[in-house]
Amino acid sequence: RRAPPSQARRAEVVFKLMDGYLKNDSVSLQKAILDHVEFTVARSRFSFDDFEAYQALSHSVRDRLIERWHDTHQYVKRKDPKRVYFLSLEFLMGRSLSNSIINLGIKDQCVEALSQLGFELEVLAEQEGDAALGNGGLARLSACIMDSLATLDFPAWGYGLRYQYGLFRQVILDGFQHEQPDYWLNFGNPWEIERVHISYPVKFYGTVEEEIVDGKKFKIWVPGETVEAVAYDNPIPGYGTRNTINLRLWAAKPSDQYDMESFNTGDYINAVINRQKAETISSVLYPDDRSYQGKELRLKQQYFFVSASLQDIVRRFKDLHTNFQEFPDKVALQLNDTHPSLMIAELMRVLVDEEHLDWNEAWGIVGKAFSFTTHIVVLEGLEKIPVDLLGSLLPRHLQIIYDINFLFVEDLKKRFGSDYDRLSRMSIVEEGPVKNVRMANLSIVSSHTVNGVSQVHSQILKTKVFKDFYELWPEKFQHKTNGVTQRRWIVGSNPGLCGLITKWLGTEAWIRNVDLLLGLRQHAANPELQEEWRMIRRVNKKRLADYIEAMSGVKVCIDAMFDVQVKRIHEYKRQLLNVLSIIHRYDCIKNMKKGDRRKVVSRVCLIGGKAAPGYEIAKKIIKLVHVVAEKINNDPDIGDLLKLVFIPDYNVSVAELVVPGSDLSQHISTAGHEASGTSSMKFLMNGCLLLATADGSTLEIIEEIGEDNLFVFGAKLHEVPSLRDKARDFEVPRQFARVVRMVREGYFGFGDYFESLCDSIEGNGGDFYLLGNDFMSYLEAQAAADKTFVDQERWTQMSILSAAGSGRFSTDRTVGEYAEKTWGITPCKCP
Ligand code: HBZ
Repeated sequence: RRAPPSQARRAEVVFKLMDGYLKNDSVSLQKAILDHVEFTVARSRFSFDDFEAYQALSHSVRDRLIERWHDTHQYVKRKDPKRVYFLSLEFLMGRSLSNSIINLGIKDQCVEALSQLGFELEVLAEQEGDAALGNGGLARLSACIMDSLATLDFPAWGYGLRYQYGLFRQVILDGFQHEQPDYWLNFGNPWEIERVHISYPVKFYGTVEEEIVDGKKFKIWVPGETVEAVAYDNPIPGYGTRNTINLRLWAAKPSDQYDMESFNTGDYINAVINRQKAETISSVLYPDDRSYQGKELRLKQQYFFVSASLQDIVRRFKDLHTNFQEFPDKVALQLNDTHPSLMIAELMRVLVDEEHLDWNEAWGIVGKAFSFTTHIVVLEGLEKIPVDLLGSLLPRHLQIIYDINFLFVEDLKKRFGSDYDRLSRMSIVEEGPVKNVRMANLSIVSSHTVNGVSQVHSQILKTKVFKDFYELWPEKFQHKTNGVTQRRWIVGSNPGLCGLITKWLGTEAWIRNVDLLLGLRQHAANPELQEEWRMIRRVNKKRLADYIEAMSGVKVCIDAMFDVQVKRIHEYKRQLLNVLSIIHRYDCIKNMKKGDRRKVVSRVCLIGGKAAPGYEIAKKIIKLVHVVAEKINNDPDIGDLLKLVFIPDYNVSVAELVVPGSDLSQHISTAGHEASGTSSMKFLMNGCLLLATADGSTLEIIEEIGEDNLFVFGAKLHEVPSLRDKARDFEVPRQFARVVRMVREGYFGFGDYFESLCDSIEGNGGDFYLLGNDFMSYLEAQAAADKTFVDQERWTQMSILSAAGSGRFSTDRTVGEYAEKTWGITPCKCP
């Protein structure tokens, strides 16, 4: 198309003025920083502090991101390839400054530009708060996937919600967790671009009516309430490429159509206040990562997200296409768990009610567009929406889901006859005193592909959780082992190790092609590398030790083994098993003769993680860590032999400090309970040894680095059911009984308070997560770790082999597999 004359004239002016792209040399960056100090931050160029310098630098980086982001959009739009839309209600992005600088390849220039102005990049990076728009593994996975999508040049978009309050801040008072709001936008967010002109109405409530068009009957939804969804775009730069993709987050704003009636009643003030309520939809992230409570606000969030994203996707499709049959050739819709699964019903509604396609045509399109990943292992964890709630908020969607289910069940009957048990298990609608929509069933029925997040998880899906569906559609089931991005977890958070790896591999290419890390294997026993490896690990430990002291007042010795368990607090993750073994260690040291204590390997045990606000047992575990720490750390008999510290408010940026500084990290879930686990992959990449059960992705880590290079213990997956059956007759080891008794009887204080916690592993309910069962084998694995730690050569070799074998656990591999086997997309590299 020819541009209208005015635009052509404008282009002439632009080209005359423009001197190519923004320059990335240190002088240009310095000028950019000073300009932003003066004009964006509105402080004097001659006087500004660390925070203002952070703001100015961030804006300078943002400008460069925006250029690439524009170019990527233009290019991809011109090429019009099939795109993937990654739909997730949660993204744990953490900080952006360092990551952006690294991916743009301008770190050295920034360091130089800042140093002449008297600032340090590392210090400025610390000024940034985390974007914590998610709970745990699922949300951090989304963030790593975005990094890999951009780096591998895939035509991809992320969609999510722009919560005003991210995951709560964990504050510890007297050893108890308290939750405080995370109003992360307080000081502005330079990493987002507000797109006031990109907004869509999202509707709720109302009724369904019929209309006749050209003699045909159509259902129409007459909604009762409208809220506006406004786009906030977050550029995600790839590494070593110009491609910069978009993460679009939606914020809720009052709509002009919102409840105009109430303004007519004369109560102006209340009408304004009511109008404002629209914003609550995107105001806060639900902090629970295990149970669904059927809350209306949560359902509203889900639909708000789904409706806005789909309107945007359909608009982009219609810009270039008129025939919806082409939709699945241009659009892959990836459901990150069931949280966005209402999009299935929404796409049906758009195609049938608005675009007037017939049902079968629409259903064919839906079935080719969606793919579904589940992150859950147990049936009880699956999301259900009460039919009453859904029917009142989204009456037309409920009808559509009923229709999908009716046709599905009719098909099943043809196949399975009157096997009613099977039919009722597979039905999308769960009958019972409270009728529910089973979101996983809806997602499986409507998607072309279903996958778990590790090999064993996918196996469990096929043989247990979704067995019936697997029997019906074996070809739908895939597996995609999770990963993490080496750009954040080595290059960003462990620059020392990054340099060392590059030196020994003789190339930086591993940052984009992580399989090259395997090249370290041949050097694993080389004393020179070992020495340098240890040096770098020591520097990282020192940094972590300083942090520990600053935040807890506990001085720790960096010669000790740093033994770490950081993740959300859950019974199945068994932080309690860890604490009990620490008590056992303490008890053993106390009962040793003084001379024998010399043989003890010193440990600094670090535990960190948030408990869901309503999860009482998890909160008690946090308190237990504190009381045990209090006793041990102040016992003069113990000194440096053992320290226990709780790391408060564990989040992405704390992980960036903890991971590189750990010697041993624990991933000790009861076998069959962790779908994958991804923090283990970060530790592995950083050369930290794992102490782990044969669960989730650990099984694949064992396969990759060999059983000799980590410490594995505990019941195997196939043993768990029979161990549970026999739990009542199981005679717990006396060491286990003793440490539990110490807790129960108040050796650390608060005996009564811990009673229910102790009951959960000893009481009549049985020890569901098999702590007693695994205790002795856990202690043996711990002893093996001690023994190896004394042999620093062996330890370092294992550490190098861990990092060398971590390539398979990069999201680059994960994303490549999704692209090829699930989404059917290919790279679209912006020149
Ligand atoms: O997803 C985790 C799994 O527990 C972990 O094994 C896996 O590695 C990871 C990535 O696949 N699941 C979650 O993190 N789940 C949630 O955070 C969650 C959040 C909101 C919910 C339910 C679950 O409503």
